Formats: sequence, structure tokens, C-alpha cells
Amino acid sequence: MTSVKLYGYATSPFVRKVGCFLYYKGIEFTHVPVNPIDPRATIGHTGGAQVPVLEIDGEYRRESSELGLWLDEVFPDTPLCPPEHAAKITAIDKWISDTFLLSIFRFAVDGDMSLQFAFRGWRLAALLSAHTPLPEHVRNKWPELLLMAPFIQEMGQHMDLTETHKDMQIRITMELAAHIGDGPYISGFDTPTMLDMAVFPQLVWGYMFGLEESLSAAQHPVIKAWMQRVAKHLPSNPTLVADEMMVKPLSEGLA
Ligand SMILES: N[C@@H](CCC(=O)N[C@@H](CS)C(=O)NCC(=O)O)C(=O)O
Repeated sequence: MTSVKLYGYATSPFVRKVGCFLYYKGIEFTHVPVNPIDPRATIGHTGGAQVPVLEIDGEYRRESSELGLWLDEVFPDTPLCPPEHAAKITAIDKWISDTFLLSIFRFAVDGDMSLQFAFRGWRLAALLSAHTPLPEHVRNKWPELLLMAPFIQEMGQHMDLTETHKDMQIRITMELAAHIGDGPYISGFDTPTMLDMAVFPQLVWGYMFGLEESLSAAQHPVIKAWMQRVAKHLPSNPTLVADEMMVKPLSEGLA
């Protein structure tokens, strides 16, 4: 049997995305949690600290979108990127990577140490600690460490920081609804693709794991109906976070 391992933090959007690729394709895999203060212990063999890392039968690769294409090569059933739609998928995937996923880091890029940001940071540290226990002083400092993380600073270079965070969220929600259109899946495809799997876990995990009170994305009727459709293709916990950390089941948010 083919051995598949996904290395990464359950709190990383790129790792969650590849987790959903695997769930959607029905591939059995092992999630290997990476300790953010000692990534070398698990992914030292890659020569870097970037996650996700996907390993199939001992060969490892990085870059989440490319991992989707690699999974289709090795496991052609239930394609994430059907060849006839490749051009359209590539174009929207660029929007997802450069705009949608990037925007998740805006909290940390803005760098205002509000109480709201601190709570978010502490909760992220608690979720990480469910897999790789972090020392108390590191958990305590996690919000500050997030603000200083070089890869997050680097993401800020690719954002238009003259647009407010709120305006950015509204714009991106509208752009996502436009990509879904009449559906049933992103770009009007009849079956889900890597596009749906890249976006879906990001919208639901904060609600499920104590980062947001209500499922805010479900306020938009087009996005809510799409989430209800996508959820049917995934397990009830489509994230990589430990079930015992769940605060609210997704079924409640999508009811
Ligand atoms: N373009 C990459 C981005 C991956 C990425 O930014 N990963 C972050 C975690 S969210 C990371 O590993 N940062 C630590 C580092 O790069 O050293 C992908 O799509 O996989």
C-alpha cells in the first residue's frame, strides 16, 4: 500500500488545504504534526521549515497547489484538477493563493496588539499544543511571536495595506461569491475541484475550533449554500485539528 504522510501545523491554511485534498480523494494518510519551535525534528530532511510537506512512498514535495497536481498523478481517481478544466483552475487558484489565503494573515501583518489579536494568538497556540505541546512561556508569547514571524512579514509585502482589513474582507467575500456564481462548485464546475478544497477548510475551522463565535461566511447565502454542498464530500471534521479541541460542530454552523 502507498504510504502518504502530510507534515505540518493544523493551524496553517496551506496544510489544511492539502488535508482536504487528501480527504476529498479518500486517500488514507498520516498527519505528522510539526513542532513550530523545532521543525527540524520532523521536516529536517527537507532542508527548510516550510509546510506543508507531502511525502508519498518516501519522496517529499512542497507547495500546496503543486501537491494537488501530484496527488492527481499518483491517485487519478476523483481528480482535483480535471485536465479539461486546468486553465480555469490555474487562474482561480492564483486568486486563492495570492489573495484569499494571503488575507488570512492580515491580522498578524497589521501588527496591532489588540486584546482580540492576543486571544486569537493564544487560541492558535492552544490548538498547536494539542499536537505538539509548547512550553507555557512560548504559548504566552505566541501572539508576539506571530507578529515577528518572517514568513508573515513577507506576506505583508504582497498585500495592499492601504485598504482596511474590514474592506479587504468584504471585497474578498464578494469575489468568492462571484467565483461560486450559480455553482454548484467554484467556477461553475459540476464536481468539486482543488479550488473548493483550498477555500472550504479556511472558512469553517475558526468556527469549529473557537476562533469565531458564529460561522461568519455563512451570512452570505451563496457561500452558505456552497459550503453545505462541499461539506457533503468531506468528513465532519475536515481540518487536521484534534477532535477533542472542537468547540462547535460544523453541522450546527451550516444548519
Ligand atoms: N506557497 C506555499 C506557502 C506555504 C507557507 O507559507 N507555509 C507557512 C505556514 S502557513 C510556513 O511554513 N512558514 C514557515 C516557513 O516558511 O519557514 C504553499 O502553498 O504551500
